[in-house]
This record gives sequence, C-alpha cells and structure tokens, in this order.
Amino acid sequence: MIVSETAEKIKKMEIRGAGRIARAAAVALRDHALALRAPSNAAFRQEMEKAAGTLVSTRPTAVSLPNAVHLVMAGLDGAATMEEARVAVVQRADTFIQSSQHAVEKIAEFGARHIRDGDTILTHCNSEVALGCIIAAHRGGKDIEVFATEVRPRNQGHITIKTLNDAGIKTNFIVDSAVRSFINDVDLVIVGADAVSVNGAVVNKIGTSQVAHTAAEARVNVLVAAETYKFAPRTVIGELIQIEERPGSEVLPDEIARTLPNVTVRNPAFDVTPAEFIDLIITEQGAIPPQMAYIIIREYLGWEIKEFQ
Ligand code: RI2
Repeated sequence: MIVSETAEKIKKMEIRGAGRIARAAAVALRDHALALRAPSNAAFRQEMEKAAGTLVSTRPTAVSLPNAVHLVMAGLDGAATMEEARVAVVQRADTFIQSSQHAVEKIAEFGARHIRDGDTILTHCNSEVALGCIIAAHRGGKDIEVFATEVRPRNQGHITIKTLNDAGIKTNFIVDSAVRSFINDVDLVIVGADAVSVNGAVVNKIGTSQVAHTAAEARVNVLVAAETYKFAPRTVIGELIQIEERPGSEVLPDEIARTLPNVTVRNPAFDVTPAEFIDLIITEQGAIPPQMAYIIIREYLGWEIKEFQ
C-alpha cells in the first residue's frame, strides 16, 4: 500500500489501535523504500523522511507510531549507498513487525497468569493486547466472563464483543456510563495503552481514567497491557503527550450541531490515568509497577530519547 493510502486509513481510523497503526506504518515505509527510485542516496533519504513525516502526522497520541517510524528510519543512518539504505529500512521494518507480533503474544501469556479461574474482567475500548490476555486465559481453561463497554463515540466496543464472542467467551455489553453499576461484579480491569509517560501515567481511550477511578474506589485491580514501544521517550525531557481531539461530528451530527449555535461539541479521543490508579503494566519484558516506566524507556527505547517527529 502506498504511504498516502496508509496515512489516510490511519486518519480515518480504518486502521486503528496503537499496535496496528505502528505496524501499518512500518509496512508502508518498507514498501515505499522498495519501490522508491531516487537519483541519489541523499534524495532517497529526503523522500523517505517525507513519507515518515506523513505517517507520523496522522494521529498525535499513540507514541507507538513515532517510535516505530524512528526505529525503521534509523536504518538510513550510516548507509553509504541508496541500496544499503533500502536494505536497512526493509530489514528494520520486518524486525519491528515481527517483534511487535511477538510482544503481543508474550503479553497475552504473561497477562493470562494474572487472571484466575472464575474471574470476571472488565475491558474498555478495543485493545489487541488486552484481549490477548483474556483470550489466553480462556484458552488455558479458565472459566471467565467479561464486561465490555460500548466506547462512544466510535463504538470500538463492537469490535471487542465480536472478538470475545468468536472466542466463545461469555460477555456482557454495557454502555460506558454503566461501569460503576457493575464494578462490584468485576474482579479485574484490563485495558490497553496508546502511550505511557515516564511518570507511569497511561494515556488510553477516553473513559479509561473514569473506569480506573471507579475500580480504585471498589478495590478492583487495574492492569494495563502495553508493549515497550508504547512508552514515550520524550516525556523524559518534559514533553507532554498530546491528546488528539477528533471532529465533533463523531459525537453529534453536524445537522443537529448547526441548530445549536451556543453548543460546542468536545471530542477528546484519549485521557490520562495517573500511575496511582494502575496496579501493573504488563509488557513483553514482564510486568512492572507503573512507577518503573523510566526503566523501560531507558533499557528498551535507548538513551538518545529520539522519536521521529
Ligand atoms: P492496542 C486504541 O486507540 C485504544 O485506545 C486502545 O486501548 C489502544 O489504541 C491500544 O490498542 P484507537 O486507535 O495496540 O481506537 O492494544 O483510538 O490494540
């Protein structure tokens, strides 16, 4: 798929989920590198940088996207010829895609161990890693039940219940505002992440922080499933994670909004859950308390604190 096509699909959320958009960007850069004919190594680099910029600018919050792009683009550093650069980009993209898939499997394996036989789990939004943990526990023979939220305004909960249904897992589908009504029936909350800050705060789908607050009040543990490439290196140097605000028309149709001139529709796609409301973050390197986020950034994302931007 050409870069602009992938970028458009990410923007429109036809490709969505922090892990999936990162892998889609790696595939787009790899295919672009393979097809690109440039007069010189410098021109090749320039074209690749343009493509990388297009991909990164699609959605601002999920840090997996700039992290993946950076990992792939680092192949250009030190390549003496255009062919060397091309090979390096392809290799790095393939390595990222494989290691991402491996991370998803490892997290499922580790996360499933936190789920006990007979547990009821609540999940919010549609996270392949969070669902991976739940499905792995079910496949491991544990008798579990799930509460899945609707996830207004984009209804990612519909994807979640389809996956759970197809896996043969008993599932309750609830509106987002029903979480508090059911939290006492829940043993464990598992969600995904779009970004993890150096202070252990987790940025995830809007509503996650309400779920986590409710769980804390009810003494229900909250697990976050997040690959190491969802940790945000630039938060170490004081950068804040930008929260994407999507068009109001996702919440209220334009024809209604037009009749209400005094009303502004606000539509942030994500919110921030502070570390104190999270019990563990499950990464492919093992489970960590959120307060150890700095170690993950240092050990697995490197000291240079770079993200492609
Ligand atoms: P995985 C999604 O964002 C959700 O917030 C989800 O929890 C997170 O990415 C992580 O998804 P969106 O693309 O990588 O639906 O675990 O806005 O699949």
